[in-house]
Amino acid sequence: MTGENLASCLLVTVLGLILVRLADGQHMTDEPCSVQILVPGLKGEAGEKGEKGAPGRPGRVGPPGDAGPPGIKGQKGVMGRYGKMGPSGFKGLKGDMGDPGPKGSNGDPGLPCECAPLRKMIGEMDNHVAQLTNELKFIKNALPSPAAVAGIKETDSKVYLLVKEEKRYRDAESYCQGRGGHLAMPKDAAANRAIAGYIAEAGLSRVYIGINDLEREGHFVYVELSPMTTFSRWREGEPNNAYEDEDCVELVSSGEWVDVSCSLTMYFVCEFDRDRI
Ligand SMILES: [Ca+2]
Ligand SMILES: [Ca+2]
Repeated sequence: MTGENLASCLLVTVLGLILVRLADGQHMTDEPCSVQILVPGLKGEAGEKGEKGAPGRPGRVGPPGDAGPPGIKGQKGVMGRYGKMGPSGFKGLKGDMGDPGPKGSNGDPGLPCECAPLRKMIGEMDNHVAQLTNELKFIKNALPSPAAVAGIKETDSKVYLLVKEEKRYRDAESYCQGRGGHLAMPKDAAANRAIAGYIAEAGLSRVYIGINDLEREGHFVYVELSPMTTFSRWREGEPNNAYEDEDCVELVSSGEWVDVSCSLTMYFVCEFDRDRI
């Protein structure tokens, strides 16, 4: 019997059994396959006892036991170290005044006072203060309209006021006299250089100065009517008394002098003696 035949035979047998059950005992006449049914035999005798097996895995942790009875109280421990310093407390009330202490002994005699130099210094300072006060008074008087003043300049002996108000020569001189001075009179090269520097620095190009030949043509004098010194700084070709109408003098920023008409209006420089301020 081949494998295919056996499979067909088993299939037919199973179907046949099902049909037998369904047909309730109907007899089958045609049987193409022989069937063998296997039945289990009787139980054999018990075998020999085997060897002891390996130990099993540990069991689970059991529940906690009940607390035991309380033990005996231990002895008191040694005192610990001091703790950290605490925060400051509130300020307390002021206490009562104490009794006066005993009188102290007399001190050592002092050194003799070096007063003379100090008195001299104080005297000099007083003089300085007086001088400054006067200068301040002068400045206040000399500056009725501060915007018109281009600056105040000082040398060791003079104070110069640069006035940016266009005036004719005589009016300019009156302005200066009204404040205790004159139009500037450069009597030496240093003063001339200083005045020229001041007007250049103030952005002015020409100013009246206190020199003229109003009294006698060609004979120049200072506006305070003192005779001219040997110093002069005429520009080349000046004074030329142009149009026979130039009796006043201007100083240009280069420091040179030019005779001009006294009716011109221009800025000017007043000068004041420091001693008289
Ligand atoms: Ca002249
Ligand atoms: Ca001239």
